[in-house]
Amino acid sequence: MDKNIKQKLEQAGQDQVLRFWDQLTSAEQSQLASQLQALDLVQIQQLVDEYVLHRPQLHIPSDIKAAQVYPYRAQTPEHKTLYAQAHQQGLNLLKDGKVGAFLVAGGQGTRLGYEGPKGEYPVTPISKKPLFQVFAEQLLAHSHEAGKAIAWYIMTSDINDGPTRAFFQKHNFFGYDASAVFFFPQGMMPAFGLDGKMLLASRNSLALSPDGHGGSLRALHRSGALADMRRRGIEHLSYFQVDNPIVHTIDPLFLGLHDLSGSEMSSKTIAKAHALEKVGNFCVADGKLQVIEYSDLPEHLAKQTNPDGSLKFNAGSIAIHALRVSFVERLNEGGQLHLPWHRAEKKVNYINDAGQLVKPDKPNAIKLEQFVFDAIPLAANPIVYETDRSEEFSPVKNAEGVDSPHTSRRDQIHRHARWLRSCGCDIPAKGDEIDATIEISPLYAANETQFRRKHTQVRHIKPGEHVYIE
Ligand code: UD2
Repeated sequence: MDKNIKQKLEQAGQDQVLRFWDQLTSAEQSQLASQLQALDLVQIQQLVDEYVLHRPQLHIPSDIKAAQVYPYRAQTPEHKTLYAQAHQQGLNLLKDGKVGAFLVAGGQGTRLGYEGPKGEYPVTPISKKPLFQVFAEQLLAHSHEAGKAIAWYIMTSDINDGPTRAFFQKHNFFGYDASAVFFFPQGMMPAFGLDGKMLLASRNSLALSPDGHGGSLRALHRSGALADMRRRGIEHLSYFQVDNPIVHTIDPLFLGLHDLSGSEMSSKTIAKAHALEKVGNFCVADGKLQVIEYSDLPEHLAKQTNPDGSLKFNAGSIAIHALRVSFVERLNEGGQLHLPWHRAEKKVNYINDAGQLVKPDKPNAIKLEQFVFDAIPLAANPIVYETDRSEEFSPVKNAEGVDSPHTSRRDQIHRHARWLRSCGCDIPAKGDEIDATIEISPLYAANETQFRRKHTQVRHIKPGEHVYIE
């Protein structure tokens, strides 16, 4: 064992992770040593004091206001002019190769109950394309329109990096230019026992998990992705999560609005389904735009209404952002990413002093994560732009019920039915449900504007019919 690490572990009061050291083979010793080397043990000690041994006091700002939001459809002449300019600006940025796509796919997908990387999960109604393919094909359509391949940054984590790369290789990158794709793993954090001690998952391995989507902002720097962006002349990132098959991976209007307003970090919002929906809320608090998680927004505020009965805090966060590359560089200055950590009590399997595996039946550990939206209050001129839930948000998070493969399939069909209807096609319906299975390949059209330009010949769909447009 490197003397230096041993000493740092002792200083941090964490040398219990070496208790099986002498019984390990040299390969096992190097595995544990490399996990320890990747950790900043001085920072770990501070985090244990601040977040594990003590429960940080939740700071609820006294003056929370609703955030100003750019509406989905421009209503006023000023907005109409601005949106037309923004759309053109977004297209220009894409033509000039100044936009990169950024997919965060390092999470564990535990709730969905799928073993492999979540992006492998088949989601589309007819062709059963996996999430990764849906994004690749959308980006291909936008690259085609821009006249050049959009560079695509994909964040994985140690739990799925190898399988994710292998999946892309196996499928020939779904037709995407492999030289435009940059994979990189995010950082990992150890789970701590309630006594602040790092847990072992086995004799030669820490109980590690990804450090949260906020960790993406550090991983962009450490992996060399930011340097790659500089080489390619990329100025903005279009950020999206792996779980939402109807996300617009690239939205020229949103990107243009972000750029024209000089925003360092912009976000999309949707009107909440109800006051207590489990999404973050865009608010202005302590004079700064920020996202307050649903669990942290006092219920009386969440339920407050305007004189017309609408919710006062109605701007839900759907984890779609635009980020300036220079902002991410600034956040990493000095080698530390200054975002807060969030503490969660979880059940984590570990091995005890006798070397036996323990599977707890109640939370026994603290996990720490950083959240990407905590960067918003640090950004200059951040903006929020509204989008339509049925057009852009239907994630696959749970095996059943809300936000499941079933609801997402239904929402994909509804969206594509709407695009077809807008071109004059008759769509059969039974009550609120579409009585047909419809899928439009992103290679045919990645959004309604591209779809209308294609002048589809589909004019009538029969009840129960399966229609795949590619
Ligand atoms: C997140 C937001 C929620 C809402 C919702 C929209 C938080 C705390 N809440 O909820 O307000 O916007 O998304 O869908 O973020 N990921 C990583 N690495 C990690 C952790 C997550 O890449 O270490 C990725 C993950 O692969 C997925 C995304 O981040 O693409 C969302 O993660 P989640 O499922 O933990 O977020 P969720 O659904 O609790």
